[in-house]
Amino acid sequence: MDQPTNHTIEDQFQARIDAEERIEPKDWMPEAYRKTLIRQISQHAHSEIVGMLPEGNWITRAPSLRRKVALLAKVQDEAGHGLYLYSAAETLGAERDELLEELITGKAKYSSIFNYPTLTWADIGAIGWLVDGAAIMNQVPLCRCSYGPYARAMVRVCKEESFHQRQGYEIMLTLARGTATQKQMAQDALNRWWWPSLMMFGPNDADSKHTAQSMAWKIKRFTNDELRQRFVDITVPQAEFLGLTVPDPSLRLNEETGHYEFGEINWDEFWQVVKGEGPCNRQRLKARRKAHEEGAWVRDAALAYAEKRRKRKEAAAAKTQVA
Ligand code: FAQ
Repeated sequence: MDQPTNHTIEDQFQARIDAEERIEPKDWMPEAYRKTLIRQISQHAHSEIVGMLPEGNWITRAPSLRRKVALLAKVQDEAGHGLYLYSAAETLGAERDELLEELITGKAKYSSIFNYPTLTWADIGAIGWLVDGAAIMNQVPLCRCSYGPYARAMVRVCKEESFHQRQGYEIMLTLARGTATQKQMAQDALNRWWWPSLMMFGPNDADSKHTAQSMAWKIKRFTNDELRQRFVDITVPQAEFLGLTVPDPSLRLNEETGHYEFGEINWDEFWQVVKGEGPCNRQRLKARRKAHEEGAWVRDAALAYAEKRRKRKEAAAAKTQVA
């Protein structure tokens, strides 16, 4: 790894960040920068993988073939996002086996949102609309993150997330324009997913221990509260278009600022979910552990095959040398 000898090595690094240069895997970087990125990228990867479970629950029960195909493709996209992100974490020296071990033992964090149940088909619409909508709001600025491999992975992820958001909104629109019962299902899903979606952006800025440093390193480009506010401003008119009511009696447009003011988030609930006590935390980890154990033979077979190919190549090379 390139190691500048100058004693202002940290200053030089910060100057590169300030000049909007991209940091690449072989560049020198402070250990804390590397650790922060491994933490954020691996939590992000775990979120994509665990995030397949609530929607996967509805693949066999999608109401039509068209809906089933779209949902299958979406859930598969999330697996792909997880894989790009684990690869990005590996460029920082993290071992994938260790990251997965931390997930299935409950040591690693993943997004709080995926610990809520999907009770009706309308929840699939609400996830696409709100959860993917929140994910896009957070991830578009990550395309300009200072760390090259993470920023580049985010470009494709965001394109796919925007398709996901539209398929979710279209499900909501269909239900909202359907029978009274269907509209009620859509409203019920909005009621249950609204507040957890706002929690996805993380604690308020005053309580966010990583934001200041991550902003200085240009890993984060906006604070948690800034992105949450943007999400509310964009999403409330979408709810109005659907003819649905956002479940927040304090919600009102401030004509002077042009922003929606909204009620207090239940932070006790948020931290409880983050600490593993949400409605589905145990179920999610159990499902991931089962998949990991049942997939052991695939990993073993892949390794054995790679070893067989390596030996064959070696033998062929030895033969050519003798000849
Ligand atoms: N859930 O100081 P901050 C998706 C933790 S992907 C759980 O503010 P930071 C796609 C945080 O890790 C969704 N924990 O932290 C999809 C830290 O804990 P630590 C995931 C949370 O990093 C859609 C502590 O609280 N997206 O949805 C949460 O500066 C549909 C203090 O917080 C990403 O991961 C939370 N909501 O800001 C898939 C995006 N919030 O590590 C399937 C990348 C905070 O000190 C279906 N990540 N914590 O033990 C980020 O942008 C940032 O990491 C934040 C948190 C904004 C999430």
